[in-house]
Amino acid sequence: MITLYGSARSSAGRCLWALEEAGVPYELKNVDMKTKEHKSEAFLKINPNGKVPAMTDGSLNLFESMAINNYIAEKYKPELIGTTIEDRAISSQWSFWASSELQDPIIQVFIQKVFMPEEKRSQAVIDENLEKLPELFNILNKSLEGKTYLNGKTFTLADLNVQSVVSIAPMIGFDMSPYKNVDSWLKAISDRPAFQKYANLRKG
Ligand SMILES: N[C@@H](CCC(=O)N[C@@H](CS)C(=O)NCC(=O)O)C(=O)O
Repeated sequence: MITLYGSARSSAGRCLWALEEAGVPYELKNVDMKTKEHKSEAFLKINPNGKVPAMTDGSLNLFESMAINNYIAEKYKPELIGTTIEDRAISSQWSFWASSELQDPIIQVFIQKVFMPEEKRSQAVIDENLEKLPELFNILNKSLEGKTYLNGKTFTLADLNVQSVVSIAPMIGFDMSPYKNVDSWLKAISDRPAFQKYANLRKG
């Protein structure tokens, strides 16, 4: 049985969503950040980085949310990565893009706006990172031209992993209205029963 460590509102959320898409039974264990449970000896044995998510499945311990998602799909629902080698490559491409290009500027702004006490907040960090977003959103928007999903055919981890980062943008006040294809894509994704289950878990 899979155990996923973390909460729906953390980076573990995207793994929870992948588990729902795969339809695999799992146990969700909250890790109490307030008591620093994520830095405890017991948790560090599962994830030496002291971060959520982490996952166990039998004898396997795994960290990194997108690697966890790949594992879930590979083992329990391979078509979630794609049915052809080309589609699988597209899934990897967008997942890497989400984590290496899009996530950092969005998270930098999120940290400043949501976690940083006002007196320590850096407007320079906010501005510098917000400036990077229009180009990235234009790339995504153009790539979605005439498509429901990123590979042009079916919903895959490409959509799931990219959406899990894009969904943070409204929380930092980024204006998404110029990106019409992104908006249609978000609507198509939000109709998915697995997404709705995950979204409800996020609401708490
Ligand atoms: N690249 C990691 C990032 C994980 C991450 O940063 N998790 C945050 C919560 S969203 C965390 O556990 N932070 C605690 C800390 O850094 O001490 C992944 O995608 O799994």
